[in-house]
Amino acid sequence: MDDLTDTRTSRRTFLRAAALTTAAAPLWTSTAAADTGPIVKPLPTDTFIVHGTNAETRWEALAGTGSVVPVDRFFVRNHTRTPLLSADTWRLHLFGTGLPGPTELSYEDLRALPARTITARIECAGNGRSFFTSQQGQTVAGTPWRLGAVGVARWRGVPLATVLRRAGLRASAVDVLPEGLDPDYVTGGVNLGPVRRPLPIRKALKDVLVAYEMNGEPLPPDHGFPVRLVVPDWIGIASIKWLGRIEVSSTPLASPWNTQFYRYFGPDYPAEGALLGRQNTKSAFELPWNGTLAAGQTGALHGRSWSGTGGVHKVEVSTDGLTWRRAIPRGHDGGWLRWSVPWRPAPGSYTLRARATDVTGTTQPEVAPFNTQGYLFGAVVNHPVTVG
Ligand SMILES: Nc1nc2c(c(=O)[nH]1)N[C@H]1C(S)=C(S)[C@@H](COP(=O)(O)O)O[C@H]1N2
Ligand SMILES: [Mo]
Repeated sequence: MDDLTDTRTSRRTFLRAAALTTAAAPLWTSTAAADTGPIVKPLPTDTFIVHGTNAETRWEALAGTGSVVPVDRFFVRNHTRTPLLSADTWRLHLFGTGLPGPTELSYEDLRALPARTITARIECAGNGRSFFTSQQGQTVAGTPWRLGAVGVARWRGVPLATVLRRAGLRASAVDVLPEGLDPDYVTGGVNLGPVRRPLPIRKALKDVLVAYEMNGEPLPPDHGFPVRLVVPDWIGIASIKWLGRIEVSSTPLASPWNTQFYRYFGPDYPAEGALLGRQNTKSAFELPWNGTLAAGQTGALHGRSWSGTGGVHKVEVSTDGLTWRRAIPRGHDGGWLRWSVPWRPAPGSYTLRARATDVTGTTQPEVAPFNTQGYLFGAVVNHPVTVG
């Protein structure tokens, strides 16, 4: 249950908070910070679908945008709420058996290190989860995202490899455990502590960025200000926001986010589950879900396909449920392949389907393998539209 929206728990938490308020009437209930919701930025309903503490991007809001998703349209996945942190007092603490001793880094220290800018996609492992239910009739736990829990941005920061080496990284290190400064995650009455998930040192040294800018601006609060990780091609939980601590260890590390969540569980998996790492391959149309298009208005369908397996090789589109046409690339400028196909439909109801084949030759399947928490739905999505 990554994207956990356990309404029972939140109601319980709320009631507890309400009881406290009545008893002690703390002043903080009237501060500005307490007045903001779990997400700070505006969430206009034509751009986002809100799911509890999370907000997914409506795909029609990406029509006409380039490869990079503007911050005001980028999805937000919060386990609790966006904390309002100060760059002046922020420190990154590094410690553990994989280092000669503990060290810390200020925002200024970080900004003084050699920087790199990358274009990278962040996607929630639960993206597409609702289709396990709507297309496959299966019950899964977690936020019922359609396909909008994904975005591409330009990230600027310092390679994690540079930060770890500056801290004296030992050859014995096997795992790092980055940890967020957002409130502890409490679910089912259990406090699981700060959001954190181990990352193997191999990936940590490969292409992970300790990022402080998104699309040329300081990171917005909802996306990790002042500093977050960006872990290309891996499931979104790896890209820890509001980064505060990194344990570097010579022995393997664990957290609920790699033992309880973000694992495959179910009849097809061993009792202890199977670990998730990389993202899979998906495709989406830049169209409203179940929307109506004016006949004659559209001469083409636009969409995007992306893959955590190394890239997209080709995309095919079906508008009749029978035949597939090759989509025409509009740009493969980082993060995802944008494409189009000509389409001049007669009025009526249609099911649009797009399927990508990745660079390994694997095509999106008709059915996604079931797992109880509904991760990595990679099957072809049936997108309903009406042409009126
Ligand atoms: N500290 C912290 N980091 C976090 C999370 C969180 O709740 N707290 N959510 C994770 C998940 S599940 C995802 S999918 C991405 C989402 O990044 P975004 O909100 O910038 O789109 O952040 C990850 N990093
Ligand atoms: Mo996620």
